Amino acid sequence: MVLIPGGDFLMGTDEPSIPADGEGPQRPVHVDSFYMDIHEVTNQQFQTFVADTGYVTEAEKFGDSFVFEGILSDSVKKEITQAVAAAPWWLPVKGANWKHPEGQDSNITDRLDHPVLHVSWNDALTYCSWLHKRLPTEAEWECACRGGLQNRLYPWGNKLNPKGQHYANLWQGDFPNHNTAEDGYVKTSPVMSFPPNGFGLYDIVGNVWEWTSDWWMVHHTAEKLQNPTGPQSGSDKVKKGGSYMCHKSYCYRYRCAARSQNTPDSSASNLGFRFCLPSYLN
Ligand SMILES: [Ca+2]
Ligand SMILES: [Ca+2]
Repeated sequence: MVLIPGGDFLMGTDEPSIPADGEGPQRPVHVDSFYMDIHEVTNQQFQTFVADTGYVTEAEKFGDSFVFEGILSDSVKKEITQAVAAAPWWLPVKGANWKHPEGQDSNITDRLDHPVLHVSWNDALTYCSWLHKRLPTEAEWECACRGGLQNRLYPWGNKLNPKGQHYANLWQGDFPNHNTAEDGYVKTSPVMSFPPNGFGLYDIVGNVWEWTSDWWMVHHTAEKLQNPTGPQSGSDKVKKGGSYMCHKSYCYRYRCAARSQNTPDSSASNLGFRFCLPSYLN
């Protein structure tokens, strides 16, 4: 883990690309120092947790989870008829879970250093408690994401690919039909495959979405807040950072100020988490 220095930072943006997501207004926020893990929780780490506790994830209990159509085998695809009307590339796949990310005919043997997938917010919370850690608040996550820079789109600056280099595992090409994988990866990448931000955090945008502890809302005060923890209740939890499926044309959410949401029992093939710890506990 690395120390994320506390202090004041500007959260959100006054130039929202997706206003409906509640990216604005830009607002001064204070967060206390805390430690954050430098990478997303990996399959290997989650495997250790399950071996120790016998934990069964929600996707395993439900018997299915959502997988991006573009990474499914033909035999799995053939068995599925149901899709999400607004996003037909998401398919509910029987037997998809953290051990079988693309359904029963897939496994994680060669992906132990990739981020764990198909973990719900509830699963992530249980993992964090087991480690005596916790999920970051949205404000902590965004402070960490910005890496000490102000008013920048991305953790490393305003240009997506400075000097032609890729700084995150995103989607290149035509979403959802053709992924050129110019950054080297069609699906998830091993954690720490791209350069870290100014705080030493890897894949803080891209690779997989990351759960935060906050409930979702889209109306924010412009007044200064101290260690905000979000609304008291809600129906969805905030996720940050975008994933390997994000492309500017469809999901321009690999910006520090961007955000999205899912219900706490949701799981998918592009959603994971990382943990943090208040600095006084380390
Ligand atoms: Ca990619
Ligand atoms: Ca990420």
